[in-house]
Amino acid sequence: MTIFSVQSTLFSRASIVLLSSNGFKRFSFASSFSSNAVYSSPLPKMKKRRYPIVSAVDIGGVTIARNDVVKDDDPTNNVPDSIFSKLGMQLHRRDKHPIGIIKNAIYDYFDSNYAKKFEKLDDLSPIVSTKQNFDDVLVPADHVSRSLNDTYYIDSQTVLRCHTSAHQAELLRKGHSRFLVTGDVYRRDSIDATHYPVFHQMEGFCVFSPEDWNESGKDPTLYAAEDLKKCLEGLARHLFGSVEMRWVDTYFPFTDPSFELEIYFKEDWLEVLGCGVTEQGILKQSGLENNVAWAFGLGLERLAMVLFDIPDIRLFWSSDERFTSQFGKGELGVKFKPFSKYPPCYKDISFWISESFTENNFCEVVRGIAGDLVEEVKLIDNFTNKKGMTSHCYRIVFRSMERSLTDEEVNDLQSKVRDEVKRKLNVELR
Ligand code: FA5
Ligand code: MG
Repeated sequence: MTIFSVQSTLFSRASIVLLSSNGFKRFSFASSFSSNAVYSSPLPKMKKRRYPIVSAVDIGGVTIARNDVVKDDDPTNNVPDSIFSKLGMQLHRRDKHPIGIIKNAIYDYFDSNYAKKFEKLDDLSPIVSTKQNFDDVLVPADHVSRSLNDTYYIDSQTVLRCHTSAHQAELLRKGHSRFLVTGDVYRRDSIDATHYPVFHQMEGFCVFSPEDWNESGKDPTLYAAEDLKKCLEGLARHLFGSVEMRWVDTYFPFTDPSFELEIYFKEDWLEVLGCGVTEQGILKQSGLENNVAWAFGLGLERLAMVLFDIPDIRLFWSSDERFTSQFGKGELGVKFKPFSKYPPCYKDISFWISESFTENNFCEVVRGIAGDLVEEVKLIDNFTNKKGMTSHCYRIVFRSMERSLTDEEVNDLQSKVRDEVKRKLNVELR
């Protein structure tokens, strides 16, 4: 869970933050808070309903079969078909798609400011080992991001990368020292206009040698931190011209100090990237103990939302011509014109939760049934009765980006959500 969503949602969500805090800045819980549910309870497999089952996808010329990724009988596998079907999409490699356009614009910034010294990689497979995704970047063994609640596991050793930082260590080991890695990343997460279970990141990494900082007379960490901020502020100006932004101190296991950049967008602060000065332990793995480095991870959807004025993250996945035709290769000045705003439809669902209940599991059930017709899932009421039973009430906002939904259709979706929630989540509907 990002700073942005914590700030912009109901205070009652705070109770949930402990269970579903996606993102890397959050340190592992104090043990009194740690919930077995997050780590050990077998999570239900969410079978997808609305999506046709895709039997294979192509990732940069390599064919991946559904059975290699979606394993119905493996309890450590939690990849639904809806996620598998996104694996071959590669929006970041489409020059006329907003994600591809923003990637190219960032490339231009680095090419012109750093004389093409940054290598660019955008075809690394999103299927990585837990070692790459976590261990190599010093994510502690009990960090929340490792849980089945937050990450899509193919098996106990293999995940869909949840950040492009998964490639830092292997690239350093291969001798790369300045690089940009772009790719699709996967996270079980909450549902709203700025969160989606698949999104795109660009990782930037830059190693410095003593001759770089010696001349400045500065402490190497300070030197790197200042260079990093200057680089990213320059990038923001390159993309947006003048825009209101602020730095926020944060925590990541792989950097120290660590920062996030937020941009003022639609009357709120939107977190667009995380970054920091790389932990020495990571450099040491590649014999770079006499160096310092900075790293960043950009959220490309978030940047593209600001740049093109795109109000809802689901739109990036739309194949509706009224969306796709608005963007062209290299066109940065475009502002998205909403083709129509169709009415939302609100449905509430209340239930007594069980020990193992998590909001991410609930959201996955809703997405499995409603797909991109769900706009937001919000906890609107939360109380514990005298017997110690806790009730949650969620408001589900259904809205299509492309058409008006009928009452009948929404009622049908809601009734399926109720059935599935009862069947899969071990809760008692109220
Ligand atoms: C990371 O993923 C770190 N790996 C970033 C990093 C790299 C830090 C290198 C330091 C050094 P975080 O979980 O905050 O951090 O995600 C980075 C960015 O991805 C966020 O700032 C946000 O822009 C975007 N993001 C995160 N979750 C989502 C989501 N569910 N949907 C869309 N964008 C998201
Ligand atoms: Mg973050």
